[in-house]
Amino acid sequence: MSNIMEKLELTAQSMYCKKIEELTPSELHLSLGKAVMGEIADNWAASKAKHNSERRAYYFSAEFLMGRMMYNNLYCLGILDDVKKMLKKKGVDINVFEDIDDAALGNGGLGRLAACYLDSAATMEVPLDGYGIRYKYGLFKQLIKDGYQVEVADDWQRFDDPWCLRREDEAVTVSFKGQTVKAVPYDMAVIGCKTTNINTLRLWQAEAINEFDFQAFNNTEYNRAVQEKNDAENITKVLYPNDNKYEGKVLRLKQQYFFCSASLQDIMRRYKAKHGNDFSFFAKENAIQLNDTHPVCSIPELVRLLMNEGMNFDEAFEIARKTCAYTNHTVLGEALEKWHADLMMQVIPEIYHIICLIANKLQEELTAKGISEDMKAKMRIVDANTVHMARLATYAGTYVNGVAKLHTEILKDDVLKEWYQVYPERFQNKTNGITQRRWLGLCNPELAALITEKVGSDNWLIDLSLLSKLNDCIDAKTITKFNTIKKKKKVQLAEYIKKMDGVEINPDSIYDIQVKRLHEYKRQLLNAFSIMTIYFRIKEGKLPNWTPTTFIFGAKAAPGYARAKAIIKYINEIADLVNNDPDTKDKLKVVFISNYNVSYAEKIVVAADLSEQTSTAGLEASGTGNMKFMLNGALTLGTYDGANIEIAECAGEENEYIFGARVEDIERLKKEGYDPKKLYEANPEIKKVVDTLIDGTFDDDGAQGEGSFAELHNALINGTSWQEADHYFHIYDLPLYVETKIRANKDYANRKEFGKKCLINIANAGKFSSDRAIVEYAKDIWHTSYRKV
Ligand code: 9GP
Repeated sequence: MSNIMEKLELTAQSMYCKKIEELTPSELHLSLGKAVMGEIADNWAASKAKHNSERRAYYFSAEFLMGRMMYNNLYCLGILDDVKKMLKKKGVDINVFEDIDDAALGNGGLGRLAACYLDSAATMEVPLDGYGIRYKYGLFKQLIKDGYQVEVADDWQRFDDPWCLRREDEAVTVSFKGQTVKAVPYDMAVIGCKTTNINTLRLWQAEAINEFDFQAFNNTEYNRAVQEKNDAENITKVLYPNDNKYEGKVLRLKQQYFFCSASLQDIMRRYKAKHGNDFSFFAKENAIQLNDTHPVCSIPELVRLLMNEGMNFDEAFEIARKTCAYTNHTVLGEALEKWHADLMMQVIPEIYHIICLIANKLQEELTAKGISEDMKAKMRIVDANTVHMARLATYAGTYVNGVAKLHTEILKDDVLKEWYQVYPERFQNKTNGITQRRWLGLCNPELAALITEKVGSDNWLIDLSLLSKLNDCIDAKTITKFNTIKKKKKVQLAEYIKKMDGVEINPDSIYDIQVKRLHEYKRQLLNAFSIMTIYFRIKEGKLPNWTPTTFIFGAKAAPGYARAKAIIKYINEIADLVNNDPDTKDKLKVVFISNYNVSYAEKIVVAADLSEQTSTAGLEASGTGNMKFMLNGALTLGTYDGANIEIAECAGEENEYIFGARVEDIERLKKEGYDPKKLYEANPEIKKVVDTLIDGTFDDDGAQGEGSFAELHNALINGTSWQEADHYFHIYDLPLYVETKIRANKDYANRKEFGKKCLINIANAGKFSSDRAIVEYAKDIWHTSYRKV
């Protein structure tokens, strides 16, 4: 990498006729990116050739939330510091890249997990390449106006993108009923750390086969002249902004089929170049991981493509089944995809036909196994004009896995119960993970240096289990060093929040942070209620020893999710109240940061003291934010849910703040008949807090009891025609949550003891590396090679 600056100089000259120091930030970004791509070209080609010579795996995902690439790529190449110094010599601050947009081609957990897995596979030398969609507009940018969320389109490619190479020569066509489009691949290099291995993320962009209709143009039909172009480009125009909610729209189905078909054609092309028309090696050489149900039409599409090669249905199905495996990421009914059969027939009739063949095959197989009619009915892939994608994936794949221990148990006992009874050998657990390169090395160099000093080398970068060595050196001096680093990160975050959101916060206060997508099941509203409870208690003089606390929220709501948007407004109203009340303004501060994204997260997770993970037990499949916070020494204030349970297992429950109903409690409450209204009426403190939604304390635009806050109140206390009252058990969990929060606040005053807990968390975070997770996938599901560290 020694001549990277020379390459940069040449690139700057040839692209812009400028010297390095004359480039604008986006020009520098493009030039340096191109220079880096030139530098890694040989290693990339060698890795591709190696992958092609062995059994390999593909990660099919509609989302890859990659974040900002520049710093991460330089970091993984081990040249970040050198480049920083060399740029400085030219008078350029490397922080200019802070102005470059994130590649936000994902909504949240699932998309970020896909990005961490690519990163880990590259580092762990797993021959895994990603396939996805090159959305023109990624996840919307969020502005907060008058406390409300406002969405703005994310035009992330407007200054071009140096990390993707367009591969026009490998374009394929994809056909829908009445429409055929071109799928053009863009390849992104995924750079491993302490290895020469480089993997590939191939993203498909939809384009028209005929861009312009001159006939129509000559007839002055200008719209029709570009109609084919627009119709094609619309397919990959925008990422659907829903997290944990399925949207049964034609365009969404087109997106899914588009990238599945293009990716499979690509794999087939490569395969045929090796083996011609002999498909007997296909499943031996290729494994495809389906990231949630979004890519599940890959199964019938692979069957279709193989049948086009002359195979019969049964042979083709056997190959597809041996090739594919499915990861489930949610138990929420509204997120499990169920396509209307009519819609499928309208868009991809051939695929629908093959799904029906698969569905019939399943019923025959179940009959042969002697399964009862009742159970067979519950397992139907096509039922009442609806295609159940999770069922299709479970049947037509080798494995199905959940993403945390509890979640996998829930799949087995509940969501996919019948399937587990018939095919128990297919079920696996693969607890999620995060990459320590981005989420510690890059975002917290100060803590990384301390860890390197204590562990004796920086090998934790490729083997996070080495963190356990820290357990032996948690002494007073190390705790002080840790606390000093945390303080520095808190100061940095305060400066950043001031710059981005114009709010001043006190770095000496506790940072209690909840950042994630806004969803009722994640219960940001519970956090808001707890703050209001504490606010009233402080005003009544009931919390004399309260340590000042800054509550930081960051969350995007799906644009069509009215309740989530109401909760954002409610939090902002609380901020207005407590931040300006003379009785509380020095003790409580509430900040809703705008446009929470990967880059903001990098600054937030490092500065947190408390990590809020408050989902209703059983509903957060895993969570990965919880792991990022833990790795940076924040203590989890959370429920017995998802990976929180494993975090507490690893670090010891005494080193976290775990509270509230467990899955068993929720089940019991449901059976007994949970009555939130009774609890609310019996507890004046709860009533006072919940009633701030309707008693005029806050303003949701002068709606006076008729607006979105009143709707929230009604949903909690009375329920609606479609949902029972307090569906997510806020009122049940509120009292214990408040007490746990107050206990954490008290504990924080003992800085040594609290710091010790933080270090114990870091020392026991090794399990949560995505390197561990990806090697488990490689060993247990894909049966590919991997690096032995
Ligand atoms: O909600 C889950 C989250 O708990 C999990 O950590 C993440 C990655 O496995 O997936 C999320 N699910 C989705 O985004 C949609 O199913």
